[in-house]
Amino acid sequence: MISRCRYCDKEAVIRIPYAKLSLCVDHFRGFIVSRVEDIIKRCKMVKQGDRVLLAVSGGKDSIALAHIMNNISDRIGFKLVILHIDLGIGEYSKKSREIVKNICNKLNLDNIIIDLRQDLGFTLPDFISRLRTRRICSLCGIVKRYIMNATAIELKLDAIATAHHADDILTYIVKNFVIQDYTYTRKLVPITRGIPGIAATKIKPFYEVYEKYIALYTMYSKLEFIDIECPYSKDNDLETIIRRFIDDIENKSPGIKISMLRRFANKYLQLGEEDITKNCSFCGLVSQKDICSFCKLTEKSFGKPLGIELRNKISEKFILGNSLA
Ligand code: Q46
Ligand code: ZN
Ligand code: ZN
Repeated sequence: MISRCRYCDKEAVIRIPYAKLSLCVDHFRGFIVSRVEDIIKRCKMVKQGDRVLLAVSGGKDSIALAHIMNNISDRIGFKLVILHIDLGIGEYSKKSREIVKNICNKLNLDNIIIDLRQDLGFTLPDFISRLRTRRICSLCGIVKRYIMNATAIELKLDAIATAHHADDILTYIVKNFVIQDYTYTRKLVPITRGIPGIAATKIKPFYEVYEKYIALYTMYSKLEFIDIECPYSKDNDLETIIRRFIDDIENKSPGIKISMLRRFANKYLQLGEEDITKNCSFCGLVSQKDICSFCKLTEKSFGKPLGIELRNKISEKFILGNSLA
């Protein structure tokens, strides 16, 4: 027997066990948008008049979030600005940049592109060959996080949004427990408040949205996203096992992912922020040590810390006719 949508006469295309809902395409898409809007309001992630920087790689998660945030920006009253970082990884970066440009044109979104080759004179592969490291993704993470923060600070934006979803976050939480490394555990909350002038507020609007529903949202909304993998990506066996384990529990007890995340977030949000007030002695942005990871990394690979250069480049781009002005 064909099951019907809970809210209209159309055929249901999906059953969401934890919400006990069968939904048609349109109401499913509306449901996902409402999940994002709900957490943004509940966790006071943005307020009317804010300008939010959304990092979009071109992958399905960030493309879907751009689409959804654009959808709700008028209702909440914030302005969305897209940031894309061109890492210079051959065809992968070329295609990603094209896709991000396309969605920005289609939705008429302000965007800023930081091109490592043009703006800093090196690409991620240059970095890798100089450092001869195998920890490529953690190096890439340092570069991307630094650029996001520096852009938000230079452009005086109110928050940085990233597309980490419930499955990503729970996997990191469990992984940190398994390997007994809690260094970054407290950052796995829906919002971390910034420090004026040196660290931007960071928000995760997909905190309670499951990866499989984001994939379906992208498909039903016919959104274009990058379909080739970054050549440096590789499977992390431990994370794959943890993801399967979490999915097994969810299948037996629908909604447990969300309740685990809510309990985790409540506990850590109550603990409050760690008192990190250090500034990098080279670039001035927030750092856990005297020199930030980005300045340390660039000094090691290129003989000089490039944080301040990058900050200047970003403000230059901003002044030189970016529509954000
Ligand atoms: S872009 Fe960078 Fe990813 Fe490529 S090098 Fe690794 S982290 S896999 S999301
Ligand atoms: Zn319906
Ligand atoms: Zn620095």
